[in-house]
Amino acid sequence: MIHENLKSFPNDFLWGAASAAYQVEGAWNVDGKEKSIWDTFVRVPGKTFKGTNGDVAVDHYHRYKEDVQLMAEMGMKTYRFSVAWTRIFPHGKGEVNQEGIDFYNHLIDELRKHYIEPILTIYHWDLPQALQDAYGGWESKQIVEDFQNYSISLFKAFGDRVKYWVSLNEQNIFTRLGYQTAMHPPGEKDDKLYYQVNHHASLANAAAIKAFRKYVPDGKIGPSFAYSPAYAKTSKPEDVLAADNAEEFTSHWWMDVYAWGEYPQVAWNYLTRNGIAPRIEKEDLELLKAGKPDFMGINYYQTTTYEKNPLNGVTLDGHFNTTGEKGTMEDTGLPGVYKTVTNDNLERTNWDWNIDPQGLRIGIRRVTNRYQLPILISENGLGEYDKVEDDDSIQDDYRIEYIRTHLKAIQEAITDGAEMIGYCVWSFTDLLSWLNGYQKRYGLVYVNQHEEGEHDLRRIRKKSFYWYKDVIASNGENL
Ligand code: BGP
Repeated sequence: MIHENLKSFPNDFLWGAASAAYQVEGAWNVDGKEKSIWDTFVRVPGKTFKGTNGDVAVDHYHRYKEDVQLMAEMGMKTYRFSVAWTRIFPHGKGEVNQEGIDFYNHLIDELRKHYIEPILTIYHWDLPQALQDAYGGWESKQIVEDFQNYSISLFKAFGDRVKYWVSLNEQNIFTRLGYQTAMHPPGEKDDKLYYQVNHHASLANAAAIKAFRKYVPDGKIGPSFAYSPAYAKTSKPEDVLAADNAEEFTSHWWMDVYAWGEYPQVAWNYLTRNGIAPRIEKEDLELLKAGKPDFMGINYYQTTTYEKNPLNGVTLDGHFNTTGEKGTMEDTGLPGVYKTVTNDNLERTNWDWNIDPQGLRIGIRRVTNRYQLPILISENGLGEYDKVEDDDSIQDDYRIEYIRTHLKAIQEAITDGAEMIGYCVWSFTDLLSWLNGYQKRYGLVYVNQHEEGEHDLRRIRKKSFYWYKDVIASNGENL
C-alpha cells in the first residue's frame, strides 16, 4: 500500500553501525590471542581477494578510542561489535584470558561513557582453530557445551553493562559457505554434514539463549539472520513454487527453529527422502524450544529472484563475484528445487548485489507476520569503491542514497505496524570484506588500508558520515 503519511521512528530507536572482530581488530596474535579458523584460512593461497587477511585489518584493537570518539561525534546511539572467541579462550575452552576480557571491558566502558549502547555479537565466524582441530568445530555436538560456556563467560563479564546481545551472526551464511560451497573455512562440500552442522549451531544458539535468562535477566538476545527475501521471476506457478521453496530452504529452515524450535516440513521431508536430514535426538527439540529469542536480528542486503530449476539444472557451484567486476556473478541453485536468476527490475552494485530497498520492507513484513517478534536490522549497507578526492573528501552519494532509501523502507514498515528496535549500518569504519579484500568498502568512515603496500590506516569522515549524523540528530525526520 502507499501511505500518505509515515509514522515517525520511535523515540528510543537505536541508530547505529556495526562491525565484526576479525574484520576490524587486527592484532591477530597479541595479548594471548591464538588462531581462529579465519587466521588459518586466509593463509591458504587463492582463498581471498589478492590474499588479503585480517592480521592488521583496520587496527581497531589499538585505535578503538579514536573510533569510539568518531562514533560519539556522529551521535551514534548504538554500536554492534563482536567478541573474538580466541581472545577470551585462546584454545576455545579452559582458562579465561584476562587480557581479552580487559580489551572488551575498555571498549564497552568507552562506549558507555559516550552514551552509546553496546550490542555484543557472541559469534561472528571466528571459531577457535583449536576446536576445529580437536573435534571439527561445528561438526560435533561437543560445540554446544563449549559455545554455551564461552557465552556464559561473556554474560558474567559484560552482562552488567551490555543489555543487547546477538547470539550467532548469519548461521545460514557461515554454514553454507563453510560446508556447501567451500568458500569459507573449513572449506568443505558435504550436504549431509552441512545440515548436521546447522543443527548443532541451532542447538548452541538455543543453549546460549537459555543460559542468558539466568545470567542477564534484564537483557535482550537474538540471532542475526542473513535474510534475502525470495521473489518469483514470473507469475508462472512453477516459478512461484521455486520462490516458495527458496523461502523455506534459505530462510524458514533457520528462522522457524529460532522462533518456534521447529523445522519446516517441506524441507524436512525433502532432506529425509534424500538421506541428508540431520540426526536429531529427542532432547534436542526441547532445547530448541527452550531457547527462544527476544527479537529477530535481520542482516539485509538484497532480495533474490528465483525460477524453476530442472532435476539436471544448476548447482551451488556458480561463480561468486569477489573482484568487483560487474556482471561476473553466476546463477546458482538446488536441482529440482530452485534456481536464482537476475532481476532486471533492479540495479546492481559492482559486486552484483541487487539494490532493493522495497525488499527490506517486504522482508520486515514477512518476518513480523510469521514470527511476531520485534526486529533489529543488525546490518544493512553498500559495498562499493570509494575515491579520496584531492581535498581529502569522499563523496559517497551512492551510499547515502542506499541508506536513505532503506531507512525510508523501514519507516514504511513501521507505518505498516512492524516493531523495530534499531538499525545498524554495515559498517562504521571501512573494514576487511572477508573474501573481497579492502577495496569493497562499506564504512561511513574511510580507512586508508589497501590490498597492497604500506598504508597509514588514517580515518577520514566520508560525506555519508555527516549525512547520517544529521539523520540521527533529527531521529529520522531528515531523511
Ligand atoms: C554479512 C556479514 C558481514 C559483512 C557483510 C558484507 O554477511 O555478516 O560480516 O561482511 O555481509 O559482506 P561482504 O563483506 O562479503 O561484502
